[in-house]
Amino acid sequence: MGVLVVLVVVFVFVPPVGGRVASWSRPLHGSKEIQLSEDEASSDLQPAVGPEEELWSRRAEEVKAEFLYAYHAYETFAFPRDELRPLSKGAIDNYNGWGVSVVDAIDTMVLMGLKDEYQRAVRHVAGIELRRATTALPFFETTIRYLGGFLSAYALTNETIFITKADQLGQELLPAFDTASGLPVFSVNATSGEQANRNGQETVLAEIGTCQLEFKQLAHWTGRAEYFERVDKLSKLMQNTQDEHGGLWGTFWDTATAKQKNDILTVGGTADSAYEYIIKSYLQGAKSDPATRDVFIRAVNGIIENLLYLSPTRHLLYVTDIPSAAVGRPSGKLEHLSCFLPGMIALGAKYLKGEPGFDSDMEELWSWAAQGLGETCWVTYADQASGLGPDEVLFQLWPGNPKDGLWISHVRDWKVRRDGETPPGVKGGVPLRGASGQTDYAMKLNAYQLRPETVESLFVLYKTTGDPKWRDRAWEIFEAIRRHCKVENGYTSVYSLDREEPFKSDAMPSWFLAETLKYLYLIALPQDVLPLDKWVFNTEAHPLPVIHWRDWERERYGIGA
Ligand code: DMJ
Repeated sequence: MGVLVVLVVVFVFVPPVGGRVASWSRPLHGSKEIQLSEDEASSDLQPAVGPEEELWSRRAEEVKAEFLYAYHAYETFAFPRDELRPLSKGAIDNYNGWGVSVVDAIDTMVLMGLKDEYQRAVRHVAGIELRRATTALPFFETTIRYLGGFLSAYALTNETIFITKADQLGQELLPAFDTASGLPVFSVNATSGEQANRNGQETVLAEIGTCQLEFKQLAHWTGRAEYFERVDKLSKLMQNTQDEHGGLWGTFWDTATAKQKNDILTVGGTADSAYEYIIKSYLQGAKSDPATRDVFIRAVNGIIENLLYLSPTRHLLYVTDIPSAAVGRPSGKLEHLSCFLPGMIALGAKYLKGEPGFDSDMEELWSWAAQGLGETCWVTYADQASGLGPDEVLFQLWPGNPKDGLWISHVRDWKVRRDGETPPGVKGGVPLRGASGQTDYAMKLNAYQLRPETVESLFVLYKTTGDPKWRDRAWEIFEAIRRHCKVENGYTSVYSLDREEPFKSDAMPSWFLAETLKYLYLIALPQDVLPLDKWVFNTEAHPLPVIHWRDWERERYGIGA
């Protein structure tokens, strides 16, 4: 077979979607055939068959219809500003005012085959003026939303404008790394290069660890070594400091000295995607850098040893924080933001299988952890009368010594007892569905902000295990979102989730279009259009293709050395 394969057959079986992601974008350039490189082509493309898959095809169409509803409301009331305020029919500029909802949503439009919306979006992107003297660009948010959005749009469509904009933006963001340590600052002025920081010299772990995918992709496509070198330095720094807290890192860092400023251990806000990007960097680089794999294995084992707890009555498995590693006492808080974790561990369990340092016992333990954590993230939705999951809950701690709730200790005890097929916490709890009863947690932030993390994990769990329960649960969540968050002019965040009818706030964050609806669509789609061994999703759900580094790149960057 040659370098290119023609996948016209997919078009025939999946007309609403166009099969492979590139399949409808190529005709935009006048091509009649669908051509993908062998690397891009999925080995498991199958036509949709049977009533079950017909049902899921229809469901995918329903998700698409809601995307259109939400996006058209944004276009009507908020374009070209950043985000829609659906109740007040207004707009808000939270992210540079370049129309973040457009850029964040482009790849979702491509995947859904929405040509008209896409054409309008490209026109908007072409007109974005990236150099704005008065704007301080927040490094993390600009990277994950705009840079990630441009890069994935380029990956899916080959439109030159996207890589041009990505490169321009990369140049604007580079001054963020100009610190004594090389750690990026919180924000940088696009024109003057002037930096702003948190509390003088602080940056957070998520800012340090959430730029590797985007800047490495940019280095590969532009040939500019500086993109690679700036972010690779950060990965090496994380690698060299992994001993300080048992495989984990503190949340605040000093940009002058590159020292950790605290020993707060968490995978929630301020840390989350720094962990997520380790395995994704390894997969993005086609597994060419074993050191990154080893860092990830240590990090997940550190999470399992320190942060996973069982609730006292229902034995729900959850991930929480240690406000001080020196003290070691868990807080009991579970954040919605942390619900990316089951997907991250499931991804590792699947794609590290058989690799050095990852034996079958570890694979089993990680699979249990991923399953139990996924169950809990889901049950915090299924417990509520609204069917929507809270932004933060506070679990009751284990009676007596809170550390007795540490999941890994219960797993070790279970291995001696062997009562039941799996250790406590893995099977999950029975959902209360609005009935009163023992939850084991209190609401801390009783709001659903259209966030993606739980459906993201359900998507990865479904793709990596094939268990249909994850897909069914994603559909339940979609229905709850449609029931409670849909308003006259778009979709909105809601609060008081334990009510049959939650109250509405006035916000439609761009991640709803970029992530939540994309994952809900992809999990319903009968075809695996973005197989997880060929694509990695950045933390804003922008898919980037696996990179096969060229010889000169390996040599120049020391990849795998
Ligand atoms: C998104 O912007 C990204 O997923 C980020 O990593 C975390 N927060 C939001 C969604 O909740």
